[in-house]
Amino acid sequence: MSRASLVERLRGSELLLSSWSTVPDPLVAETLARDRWDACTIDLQHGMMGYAEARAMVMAITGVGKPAMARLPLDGLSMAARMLDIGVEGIIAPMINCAADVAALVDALRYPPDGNRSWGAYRAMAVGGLGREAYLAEANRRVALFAMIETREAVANLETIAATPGLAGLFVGPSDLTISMTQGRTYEPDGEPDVLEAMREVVAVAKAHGLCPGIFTPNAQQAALRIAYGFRFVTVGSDLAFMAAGSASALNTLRQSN
Ligand code: 3PY
Ligand code: MG
Repeated sequence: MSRASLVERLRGSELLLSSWSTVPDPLVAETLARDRWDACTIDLQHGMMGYAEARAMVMAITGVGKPAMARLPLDGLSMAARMLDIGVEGIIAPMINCAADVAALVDALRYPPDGNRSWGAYRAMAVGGLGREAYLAEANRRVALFAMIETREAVANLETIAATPGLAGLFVGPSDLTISMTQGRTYEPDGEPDVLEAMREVVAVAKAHGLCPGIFTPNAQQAALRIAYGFRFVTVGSDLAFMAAGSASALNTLRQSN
């Protein structure tokens, strides 16, 4: 693989922007991958794809040379291993609440001696241009694991989560974090000073532990706000949101003038 790996770039200081795919279609995923995103994430938690569609989407993304990432469904460790086997470079695990949750993630996705991942990464080897021995030697280093911080409990356990070996970054789920911290009053973080403070704490703790601070954002405006907090891996909008915004914008122009 000639380009710097995702995990290397996450360790640096640059800002990385990722698309967010929810539509179960490889052509849509490929269209995003052809744009200037640094990585392309498939959402297997709230997106509408199953394994077969996700596989086609990963092939479309990696086919244009972009790093593919997957946000897991809840209890998604076996799906995560299958995603790594087909060449996904980054995993975003939802609802990580404590160090034991991180340890289970790392155990499932790293080969011994760091974990107990099972062998069978045939497409990943082809995508990475690596033989079997080289893949085995490099896989643990190449896989980027993000723990999602999206509950009050996770914020309370930030230090021990960040200190657990094996993570590349912490990734805030702003809606669930807000719902958890406001006891279900709202999902909207702006206007909730405690939630915004918790986001800043995630940035500080991640940096102190040499991890990349990441966050989901629903649009470019919120992405800019979070980047100003110091987040360095930022997913922006989604395929569906971009389609709806483009459609609304065209109709706004035409309906106003007719
Ligand atoms: C959240 O905001 O809770 C997320 O998980 C983003 O999809
Ligand atoms: Mg969430």
